[in-house]
Amino acid sequence: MLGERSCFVVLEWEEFLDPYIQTVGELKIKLRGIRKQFRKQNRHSPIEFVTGRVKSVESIQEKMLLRSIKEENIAQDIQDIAGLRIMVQFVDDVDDVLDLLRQRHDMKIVQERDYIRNMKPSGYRSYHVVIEYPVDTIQGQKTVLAEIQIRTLAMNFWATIEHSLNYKYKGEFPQEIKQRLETTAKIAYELDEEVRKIREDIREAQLLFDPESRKLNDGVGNSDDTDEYYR
Ligand code: 0O2
Ligand code: 0O2
Repeated sequence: MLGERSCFVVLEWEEFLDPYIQTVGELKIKLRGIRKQFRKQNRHSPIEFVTGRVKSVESIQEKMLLRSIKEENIAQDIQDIAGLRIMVQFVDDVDDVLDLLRQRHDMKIVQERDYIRNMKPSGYRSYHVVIEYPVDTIQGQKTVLAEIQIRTLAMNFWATIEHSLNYKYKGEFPQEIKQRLETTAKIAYELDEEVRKIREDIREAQLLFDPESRKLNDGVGNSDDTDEYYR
């Protein structure tokens, strides 16, 4: 009996998460498509690479407990069940990505959180955008919320490290780790500032020696999804 009940619950979650899975899949393709278009035109792409994930059921349940969110309010109150991350090379690219997102007709920005100008006390920096995104399912159209985090490679490196340490120490960092995280956050910020000063040179060099652009010139592999971006 218990087995039947938990099986039913699992199926309910699956059904609930399906549109989010579809959303992440569609948005990954669309956002990577933007990069592809820039590359085809031999222009600097403000998007370096894109990742995405659907929040796990455990993670959703944890957030529900932590914030006393009722089941019927999950879709509205947990905005990052569908989560996309856009990594950019230069801080200025963040604004270009934002412009691109704002002019799209297939999504509507409903919230923005600028943790780049307003760094979190942890040292975390990133620009968060919450969108409404309509997905077409066999039951009709369903609009879901998705969170897009936009950050530079340096911000991403720091956030990844901090996230791992947070997992290990559950937010209670030993003093030394805390200090080193502060130092690394400062270094990540300085790295972004330094490359900002020579970004035009870097962009030019990358366009000159970009094997992808050369390949496009001889018309090879343009439509293959597997080579949509380079490190
Ligand atoms: P995941 O999937 O592990 O990344 P919240 O932080 O969720 O309580 P809010 O206002 O709902 O607050 O969302 P916010 O702060 O705009 O965005 C939350 C997400 O931003 C987090 O997701 C992280 O991905 C990221 N983030 C926010 N603060 C930090 C931080 O100090 N360090 C790191 N590494 N990432 C941060 P989750 O929920 O942690 O999920
Ligand atoms: P490749 O050619 O291996 O790089 P999917 O993206 O759907 O194929 P998945 O598992 O959902 O697969 O990937 P996710 O988590 O959305 O994104 C991971 C992708 O981000 C992988 O690309 C990684 O290579 C890429 N990635 C992660 N970190 C970096 C990084 O620091 N720099 C760059 N340029 N890419 C990174 P793929 O798709 O597996 O392709």
